[in-house]
Amino acid sequence: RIVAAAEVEQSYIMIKPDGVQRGLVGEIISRFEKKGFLLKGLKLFQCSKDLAQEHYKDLKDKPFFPTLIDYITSGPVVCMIQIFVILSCKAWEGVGVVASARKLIGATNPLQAEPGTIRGDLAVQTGRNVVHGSDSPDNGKREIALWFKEGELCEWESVQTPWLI
Ligand code: RTP
Repeated sequence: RIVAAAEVEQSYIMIKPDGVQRGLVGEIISRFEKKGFLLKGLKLFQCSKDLAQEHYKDLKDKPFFPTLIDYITSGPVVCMIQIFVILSCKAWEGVGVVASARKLIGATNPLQAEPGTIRGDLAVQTGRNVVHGSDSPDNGKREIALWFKEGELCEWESVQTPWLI
């Protein structure tokens, strides 16, 4: 029942070093599992400064950029690819994993993030906001190519899929 790859939107989700250090890995992965997204890649990874700088290159002129790079490289992160099968049914058109994951994650500043979101429930500080999610389908593709090698991705079908869609 999984549709052709071209119809599948993908988001790069990353549990930041504070999420790993605080023992929130299971809790955060669980939020995406419960939503019904399909996990297509998963690894614990210590990233280099070069990779962190490339990932956040759009923010390189921001005053907080050096602090952000120090934060992201301060310990291992958990890299994930979450996908959602887009249905041909009209009701679901335009509803993709990228925007939906951003809603689950909540606002950048955890004090402004709604309760019920990951940042709203689990974090207090913008500079320690526990998780990252791609902000557009194009950036999802870019980030997945940056953080994962081809052999690290799994093609599989969840037995839950027929009950979700
Ligand atoms: P992310 O890319 O990590 O998912 O976060 P985002 O889209 O919600 O926020 P963005 O504006 O892209 O910022 C990326 C990350 O930089 C840190 N930040 N610090 N000190 C500050 O004012 C500040 N602003 C942003 C946060 O860790 C934010 O998630």
